[in-house]
Amino acid sequence: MTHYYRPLVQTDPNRPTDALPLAGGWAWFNEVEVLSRDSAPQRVSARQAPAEVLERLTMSRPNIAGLSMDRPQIMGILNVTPDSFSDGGQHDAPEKALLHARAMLGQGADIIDIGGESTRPGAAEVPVDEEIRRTAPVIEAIRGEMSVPISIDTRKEPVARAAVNAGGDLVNDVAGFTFDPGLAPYCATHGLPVCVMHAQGDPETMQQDPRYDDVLLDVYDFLDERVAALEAAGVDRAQIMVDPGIGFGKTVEHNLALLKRIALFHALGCPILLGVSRKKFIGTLGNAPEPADRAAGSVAVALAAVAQGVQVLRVHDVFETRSALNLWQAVRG
Ligand code: HH2
Repeated sequence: MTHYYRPLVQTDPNRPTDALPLAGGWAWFNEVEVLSRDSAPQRVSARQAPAEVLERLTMSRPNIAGLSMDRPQIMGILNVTPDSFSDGGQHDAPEKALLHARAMLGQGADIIDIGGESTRPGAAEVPVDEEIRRTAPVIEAIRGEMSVPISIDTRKEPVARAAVNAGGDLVNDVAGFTFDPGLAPYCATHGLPVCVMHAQGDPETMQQDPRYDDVLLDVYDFLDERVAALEAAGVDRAQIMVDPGIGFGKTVEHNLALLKRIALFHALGCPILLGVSRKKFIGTLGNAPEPADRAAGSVAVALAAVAQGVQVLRVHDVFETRSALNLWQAVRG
């Protein structure tokens, strides 16, 4: 029977002397919850977990694209698309995109994620040439003026190549490197850091009745397998971030099950990136039908994730997230 180990994360700055550091960062633990597909969760002392699991849970994560993983980092979203679910059409001209990148940097973004293909539920695939036409000039313009790390949100190797040639630093693939077999080898050859995300199905159909045996463990197994595949392709494990893919082939209940136990993913030994910003479940539970009204709900979930040791928050509302993080950190002492 396979066991999975979720650290029971604490963030009180008064750490007991025997506490184990979580991923070398701001949180700690001394108990774990043991999960399996066949039996009820069990809470035990962390010392009862296998040594290799403890090693992955506790070890410091190396920097990614120059960003330290021992404090929370904000990834500002820049969608240069006409049809993204919350900001479609707002930044699709290069001058507007540059203005928005500048604004997010001023508000405290640590990295900018640029996407030229909406992956909202129901979205159709964008041809490669068009995706490059949307993203590469914007990356070049930002790189010409700012030293901020830039991530390209794409499933396709030619788009990643054009982005990196224009000054991009990291590849964020919502298809978990399963869409274009050329993307992982390209990242390996160029020593690029990556984010591997879980999705069930393609954006066009993913919200039509998604099903799992056990959403948490199924997503964990998928990411475990994808991290191994990336390593086999030559990507350094230390340069891989993992993301459970909130809203990608998931119901509200699936999203909540993943968020409640998100600390499980630390057992993969990689930093966790989380994208909940303005997503539909925030509107549903937060009584905010309009995406622009979902900042407060998004920030609430982001802080809950940081309290579980999540290292990178992918957000639209950089100002609100930075402000909330500053206060969360200040009152913890
Ligand atoms: N979500 C979206 C896009 N890219 N990347 C990662 N790693 N994680 C996410 O959760 C994620 C992502 C969807 O949000 P958005 O970019 O705002 O919308 P759209 O796909 O409509 O452009």
